[in-house]
Amino acid sequence: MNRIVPTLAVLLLAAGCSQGPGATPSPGAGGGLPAEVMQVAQERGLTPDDLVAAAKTFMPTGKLDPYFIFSSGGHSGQVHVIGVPSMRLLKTIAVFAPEPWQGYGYGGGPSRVLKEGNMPSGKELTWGDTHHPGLSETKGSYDGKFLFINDKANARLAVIDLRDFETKQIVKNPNAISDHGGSFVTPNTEYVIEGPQYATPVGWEYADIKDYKDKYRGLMTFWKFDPMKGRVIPEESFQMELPPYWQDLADAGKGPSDGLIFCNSFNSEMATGGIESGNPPFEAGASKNDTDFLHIIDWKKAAQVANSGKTETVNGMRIIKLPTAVAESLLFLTPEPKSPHGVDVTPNGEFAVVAGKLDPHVTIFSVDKIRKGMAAGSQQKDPFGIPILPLDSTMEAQVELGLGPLHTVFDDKGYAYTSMFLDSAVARWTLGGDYDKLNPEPGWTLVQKLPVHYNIGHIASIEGDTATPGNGFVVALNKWSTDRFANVGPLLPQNFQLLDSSKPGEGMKLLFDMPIGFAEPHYVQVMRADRLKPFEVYPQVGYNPETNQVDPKAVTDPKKAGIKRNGKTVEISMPLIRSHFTPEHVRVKQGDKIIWHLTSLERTRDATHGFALGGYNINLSLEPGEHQTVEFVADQPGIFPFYCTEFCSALHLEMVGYFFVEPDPVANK
Ligand code: K7E
Ligand code: CUA
Repeated sequence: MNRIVPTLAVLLLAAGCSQGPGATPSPGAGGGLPAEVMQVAQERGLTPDDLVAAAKTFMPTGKLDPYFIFSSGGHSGQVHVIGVPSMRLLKTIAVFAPEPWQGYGYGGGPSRVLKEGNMPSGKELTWGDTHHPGLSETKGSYDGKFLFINDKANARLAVIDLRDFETKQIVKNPNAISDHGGSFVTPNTEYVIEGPQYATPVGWEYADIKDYKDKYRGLMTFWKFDPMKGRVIPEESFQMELPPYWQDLADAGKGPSDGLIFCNSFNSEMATGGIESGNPPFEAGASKNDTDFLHIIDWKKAAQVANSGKTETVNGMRIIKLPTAVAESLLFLTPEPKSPHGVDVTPNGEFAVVAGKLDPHVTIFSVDKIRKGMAAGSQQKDPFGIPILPLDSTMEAQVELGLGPLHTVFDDKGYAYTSMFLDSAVARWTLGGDYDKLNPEPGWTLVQKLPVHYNIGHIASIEGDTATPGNGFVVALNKWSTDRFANVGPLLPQNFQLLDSSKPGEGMKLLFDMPIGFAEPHYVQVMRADRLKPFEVYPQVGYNPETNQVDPKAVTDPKKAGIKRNGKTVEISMPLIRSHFTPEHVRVKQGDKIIWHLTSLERTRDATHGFALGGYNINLSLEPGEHQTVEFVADQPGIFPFYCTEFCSALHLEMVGYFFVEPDPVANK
């Protein structure tokens, strides 16, 4: 055991030096490490690799992570923000589900955002199945301004503003109930794309499954985004009908492929299931053919076609019908190995990498060849008349990686990283074409497979799906953790594993396991932290995060605090500051309509107050400078203390008031 000590010392020092100036632990006498390090390593049975991994990921207090993971929260409906390399959870952003800490869904402004996402019928939705976070981009690189995320279960899209990390808008897709290939953005965030998944009749029409081929359709939505307003503009958005092939993931082109969208599908068989009636189950029916179809969509041309009026409006949304898409040459198909999952465009925009769940290869398509095929057209058509470009005319290369390749990300050194679901591994391979010169290995070659634990789904690298990826880290998003963490019962966390990919010659190394004790995060994006400029406190007192302006009802002057009655409506103007609400006695009558304006006068960072009104399900978070308005009917008589939920000062417990609801003798008879 003692023989490892010199190796440990050398390795740990090397690791310490790579952490930058000032971070190197001072070596003990003779250039060795403090004896305590050796002792701890021996007591805990740590290997030299373990110590290096610890040195690469440990974040001393007060030091900040250089990267942020923006993670889908799966069917928790939320988004999680995690630091890299420390893998510390920094925040959960409430999106599709109520979240008490942020006062999301409990009466204040954010409740209205949540309600925007209800079904067109008015049916309330209080969860979502988030799959793919999409950071806003300028020229194909993250710009740190907005984050979008889709809800697969209900076909919705949310807009999060990265100045305050709050959800500002939820749009319900008016014509579809299922989505998946989104959200992702075009290179300058002109559009946020919400691609379909399970085909249904367009716009809530009812049609039996025996009419599948005629009536069921995929629907790709192009949500127009206004970066100044920070909102999606539904009236300027449009949709395009797609054949009912169950479109899966999609990605926007960039550089030479700018203007195109690539989208997989996995049910070109148009299987309709019905195992209970003796039909092949979906899993068999949808896997019969050797190939499915990669869809190539010319979105720039589609936008022109939509704006020239060649659309049908259904439920207020313009739709380019399938025959129009074909007639206007907006849509092409090319075969891809059966049952693919991910399609990912290389940073230079020259290739699209498709990984088929049931094929051991990744298939690389050439954008140049696809463009030539689109220009030449094809005599081969699918049953809907969509031209099919033959595979041998669009494919550039195939690389055999192993079992169950799913998703691919990239770095700045010409490497691609593909998740191998069935192999439980990350495959590193080299890109060809212009990338060939970047690394020592020849292009299109598998160079390493690193086992991960277990059943990896998505994978992420530093800005690895943009035009300007970084390098150094890869995150494996493992669906199963099985034996990696202490037993917490039969529902197990997932496992994010951080890999060191900084030294190609030495291969990738496993650094850290992070248990994810919330629903399955499908995808994450990793962004440089210095791209973000979030507020430290809201820029002005009375700021309404819903409108990004000072609210006209904000009570910025404490002298204007008070209660006004107008018939049966009672309006309360209440500023708050450590550690009191003004006024502290609010007297109303049963049945009164209450409009309660709350403004935080705080200007100190982290001086957050809460507002809890028990019995009325009202709960707000008021960050420094924030204003919110709550409206409700005082339908329950009684005495209700309202209090601050954040331990804001030594006299926080005294930050309280009484809400007196005088019983209505008539109503209570
Ligand atoms: Cu789970 Cu991108 Cu929805 Cu793959 S998806 S794993
Ligand atoms: Cu304000 Cu506690």
